[in-house]
Amino acid sequence: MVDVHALAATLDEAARDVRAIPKLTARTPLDVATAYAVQRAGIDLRLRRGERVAGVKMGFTSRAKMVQMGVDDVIWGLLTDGMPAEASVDVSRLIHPRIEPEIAYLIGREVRSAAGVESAVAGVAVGFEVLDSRYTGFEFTLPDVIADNASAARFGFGTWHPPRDVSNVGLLMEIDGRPVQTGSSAAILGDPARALRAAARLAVGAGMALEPGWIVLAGAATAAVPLPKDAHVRVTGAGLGSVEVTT
Ligand code: OOG
Ligand code: MG
Repeated sequence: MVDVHALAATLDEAARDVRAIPKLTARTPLDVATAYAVQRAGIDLRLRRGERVAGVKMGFTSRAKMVQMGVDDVIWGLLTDGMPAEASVDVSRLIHPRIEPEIAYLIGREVRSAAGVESAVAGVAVGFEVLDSRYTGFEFTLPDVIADNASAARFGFGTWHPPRDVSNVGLLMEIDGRPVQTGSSAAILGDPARALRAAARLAVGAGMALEPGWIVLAGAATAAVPLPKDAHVRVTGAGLGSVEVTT
């Protein structure tokens, strides 16, 4: 029997100690269902420390990300109110952070069934996600990254816009004024709305509702890039404005 609580505690300590650990599957065979149980146990540790769930993140919804990480299945994780980046990210609290451009949805009313989730959307924005795999070398198998809450670490978003078609938003990510990634939101499952629907389906399937005020990150449209110290990052979405963060 796999001790999901012990594995969750190992990952939680790695994050808090800012110390990479060998991937769990090096010692413990994990299937996807057990990996999600470890993820959930890790979230429960955060909730016990007073954090609250703030939304859902989708992962590997673009080819660029699947190819970068060598993983070929869509995954999900949970965001908490301990993760927002505000205006800056203290990278000294992170192991080997990376940043990627995202499309963010704001949930306006409770979603208890995946059908019609789009009508519950109160806003769309350009966003970013700071990833920080708790594994050595940022290397993992699918169950490892699921157990590690899909590498979630920090996230942020720009001004909310009224719900609109975001199926082909040009995205630009700059670090210190230099373009480091460009892409289109169309890279996210052909339309980030598909990722939104998947998020609702997965959350409802796990016995949760999407709550008003929650954020859904649809997944990065491009590969992630290392997030250095003393950096200024700007992510711009055509027609959605931009969001900036410093380290
Ligand atoms: C896993 C998280 C993937 C995305 O947007 O595709 C993700 C990772 O790449 O470490 O957040
Ligand atoms: Mg992401």
